[in-house]
Amino acid sequence: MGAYNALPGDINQDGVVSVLDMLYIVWHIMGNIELREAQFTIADVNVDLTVDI
Ligand SMILES: [Ca+2]
Repeated sequence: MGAYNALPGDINQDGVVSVLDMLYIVWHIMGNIELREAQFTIADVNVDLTVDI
């Protein structure tokens, strides 16, 4: 497998940053889902080690 060049914010890694990716962040904050480490890294767009909007 080649390395996936993740788009910042493209949490579900479908190649586009959309409202769906934002929903993943909201769900994460609400505790509905647990982001995997890779997803967390992508979601942490401003690299402050927290995932927020
Ligand atoms: Ca996406």
